Amino acid sequence: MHNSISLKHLYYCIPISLRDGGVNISMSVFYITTPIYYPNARPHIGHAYTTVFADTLARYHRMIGDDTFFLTGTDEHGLKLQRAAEKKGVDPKTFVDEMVVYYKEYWKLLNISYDWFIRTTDDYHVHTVEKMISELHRKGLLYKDRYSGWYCASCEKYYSETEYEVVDDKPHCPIHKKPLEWLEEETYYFKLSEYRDFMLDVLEKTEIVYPKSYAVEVANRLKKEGLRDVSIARPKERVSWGVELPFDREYTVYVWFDALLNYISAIGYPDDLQRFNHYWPAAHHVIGKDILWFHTVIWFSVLKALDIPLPKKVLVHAFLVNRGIKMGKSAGNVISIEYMVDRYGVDGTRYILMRLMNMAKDVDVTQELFDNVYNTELADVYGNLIRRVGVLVKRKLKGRLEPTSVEQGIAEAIENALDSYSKEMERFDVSRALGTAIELLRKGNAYVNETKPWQQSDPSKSLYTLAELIRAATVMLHPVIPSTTSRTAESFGFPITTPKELRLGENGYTVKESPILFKKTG
Ligand code: ME8
Repeated sequence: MHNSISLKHLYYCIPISLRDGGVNISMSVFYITTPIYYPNARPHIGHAYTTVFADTLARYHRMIGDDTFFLTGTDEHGLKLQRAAEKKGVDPKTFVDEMVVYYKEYWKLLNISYDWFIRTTDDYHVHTVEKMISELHRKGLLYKDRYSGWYCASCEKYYSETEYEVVDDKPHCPIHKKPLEWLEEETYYFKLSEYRDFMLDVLEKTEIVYPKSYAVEVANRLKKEGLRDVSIARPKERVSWGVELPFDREYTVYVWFDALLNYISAIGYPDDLQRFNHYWPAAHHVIGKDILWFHTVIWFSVLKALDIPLPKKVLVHAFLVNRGIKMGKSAGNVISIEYMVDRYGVDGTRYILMRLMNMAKDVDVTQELFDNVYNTELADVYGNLIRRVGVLVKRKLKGRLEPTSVEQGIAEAIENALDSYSKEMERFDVSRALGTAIELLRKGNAYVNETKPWQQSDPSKSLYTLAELIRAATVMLHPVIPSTTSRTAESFGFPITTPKELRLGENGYTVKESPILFKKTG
């Protein structure tokens, strides 16, 4: 899986005319990214929420045949990492080298099918950062001046008076609830203020930011507060851990500018434009709402300044909240990935996170909620139907189902479910897409109760109908619970096809086993 980059690289070495045997195959391209996480601590289920979501969309797009590229990685420079390393008494590179291993391990554990893992300390990325900052300098979009303001190192961000919270007369970070630091220094500014009108146009007239409510939120802030130039460098004596400014070695590049460029450096910008131009128009950035401003106002303005088109979509989701506060290390309310995997298994964890996925609203998580989703949907509905039908086919029909017609009402339900599923996935509503699969499976369980195949002398039609329903629902669940669905497909003897190619009444089944897929908790 993680080697696929080398295959793709090879592909780009082949002249276009020879690719695909010279035949013009029209294939959609899908490029999806997660934020690159700060490896100052291990990831928790908040990070998994974003990463599994991106993975689900990547798996769905691969399943329907799109040329998919899925990028994740780590954001390794800046004050936050410099301090985390200092605290441990090691140099920053040693520190991030150790920490990045955890990220890779957790993503492996959660079956994250990324195609490339970018580290901002990788040479090719540093090279892109140097080139891009020099380009902005060359274009006259940077200038040197004094900066003073309140800074949160955890966010790597300055906070204005309208943004910070005052606790005991002192400015505090609204996210981390910690006191802000006062900073005053000479820096380089990027002329962000020149992009106010451009940004308003993008936010108000395009559909790039999804859901749209987030675009409205940023647009309102721009109208209310205007747009000020942003400091894009740090004096090296304070922040030494970063990419040096090529035109002034006394400074390092601001970590957010460095980080955002990962989305283009990872696909070859600026040295491999052919590769870049292939993926970039299909770019989808998945982010949490905490980094919305950076991924709209800052990122879009930087792209505009560099004459690079904007990404296709920025998919923004809300927070997982625990005991009323956004889950996060500094809040001390983190639920670990291990805990989830121990209790619900890998696919159980992935399913719960995706079923709770909410772009617009924060989700207050509790064990009761997780248990409820897991037990009432995975165990009672999907697991139960597989077990019942598997046992019946083996007992009544010696495990073999020949193709026959599917009960009309159920055939219609399957077609409708597949159709709504695809629509929901195309509009990134993974939770509702899962809901359509579960609804269909509920119909399957009800159909077993109504038709009572165990009482029929020849239950072939009922059981075939159920096997077809299971096959369709399994395809639908596949991007979210790939190991479990593969086991179902293996046990019942069917291939996982695309939802659109799934034709009813043609596939025969040989049921090898009737597995218990999920053990109930509680
Ligand atoms: O911001 N609920 O990295 P980060 C939902 N390095 N999502 C959550 C979450 C929660 N409680 N906690 C974390 C950074 N996340 C930068 C990004 S990108 C160019 C640079 C997820 O390690 C969510 O996606 O702080 C959020 O945006 C991200 O983790 C922040 O990760």
